[in-house]
Amino acid sequence: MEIVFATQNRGKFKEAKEKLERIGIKLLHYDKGYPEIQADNLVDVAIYGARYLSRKIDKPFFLEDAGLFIRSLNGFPGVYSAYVFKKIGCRGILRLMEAEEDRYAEFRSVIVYKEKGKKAKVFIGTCQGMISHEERGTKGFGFDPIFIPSGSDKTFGEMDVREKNRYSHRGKSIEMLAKYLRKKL
Ligand code: ITT
Repeated sequence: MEIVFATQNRGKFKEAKEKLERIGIKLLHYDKGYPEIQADNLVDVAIYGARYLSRKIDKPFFLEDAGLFIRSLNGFPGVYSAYVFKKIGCRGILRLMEAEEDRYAEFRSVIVYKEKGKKAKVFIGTCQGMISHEERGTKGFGFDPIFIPSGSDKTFGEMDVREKNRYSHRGKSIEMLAKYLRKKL
């Protein structure tokens, strides 16, 4: 079975491929992008993107919208994570959190999977954890060097793809997609 992952983020693609190829799914990469609307939740952004892409991609496809929600910052950067990462990066987040004792944060991942003529399926994965006090590790992407998932003392930046997938929001949403697809194989 071949399915397409629409993303311009190579890190995301690698993580999804690691999981889906284990169950015999060939993952193709669509990297031309799609409009991301401004909305206050990840699901609306992803559904809009899927509607747009269903006119461009013939094969079964999915896309994913993700974000980091920091409790002491009232959920910031949340739906603005990609933009905030580009503008202020991990360092900027650490600076905003300098005097903050409450380090709780969670990553969320929303996958929308779409087959021609069928209703879209939504899969949501979350990963709870803490914002570290300094950047650690050079693996992964985005906010990985400053996020320590619950149950580990490493940041995502210190984990290889397989280990990160065992904890991560994306590992969980992809696992749900994999379970759904396995039934069809
Ligand atoms: P696509 O939309 O093309 O898939 P993107 O990087 O713009 O790629 P998002 O719109 O979902 O993806 O943006 C989410 C941002 O949140 C992403 O750019 C990272 O900065 C951050 N992020 C999401 N998941 C992450 C993860 O697993 N590790 C580190 N940072 C992550």
